Amino acid sequence: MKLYLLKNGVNPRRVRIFLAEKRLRLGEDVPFEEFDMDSAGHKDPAFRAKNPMGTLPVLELDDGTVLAESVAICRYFEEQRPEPPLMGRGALGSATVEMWNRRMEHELLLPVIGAFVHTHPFWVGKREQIPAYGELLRRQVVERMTWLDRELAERAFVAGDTYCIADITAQVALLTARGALKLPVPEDQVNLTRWWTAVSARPSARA
Ligand SMILES: N[C@@H](CCC(=O)N[C@@H](CS)C(=O)NCC(=O)O)C(=O)O
Repeated sequence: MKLYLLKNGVNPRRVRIFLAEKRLRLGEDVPFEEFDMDSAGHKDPAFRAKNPMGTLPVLELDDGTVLAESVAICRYFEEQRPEPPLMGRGALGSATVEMWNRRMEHELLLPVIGAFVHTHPFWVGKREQIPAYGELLRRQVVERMTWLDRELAERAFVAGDTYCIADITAQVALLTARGALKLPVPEDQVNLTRWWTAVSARPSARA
């Protein structure tokens, strides 16, 4: 197999953290190649033959099968290496993790990425930018942090008492919010701050 990643890519980072939590080492256990935005090898015809979207991460299996969605790649490794469970166990456990992971994607990660793409100088000339739309998404990110802070008053992690893929999605979203949008977790959001400190202290946070 081979895992294709993008340097500093938000979604590839989700898979990196997931693998680290599974104690799967990039290179040793999972061969990989990393593209970068400048040389843009992921836009070449050879790579587009694997994933016509030209996006990363992509996992290519030994028989040539390609998985080109972060969560699908995580699911593959979850089934291959069930411990520790990161996608829930049983009907209710899995459904709860799925609900929270989708919420973290739709309510937090996508607005963060959208605000980044539509407002940041890095994307000038690379993407069409609509700054007003970016500002709207930025306000949404601020609101969603407040929402998540209230949710985290009820439990240790996003979907329950244990760390899971929904935490990883929220973690990369808030890392990007802090770095690219200059929107760190507000100090007065004590529940979100407590969670942020806990997830950032995990060894996988450096993956
Ligand atoms: N839904 C996809 C999104 C993948 C995606 O948009 N990846 C970005 C990096 S975060 C990418 O490859 N961008 C490359 C580019 O736009 O050239 C997933 O999660 O796998």
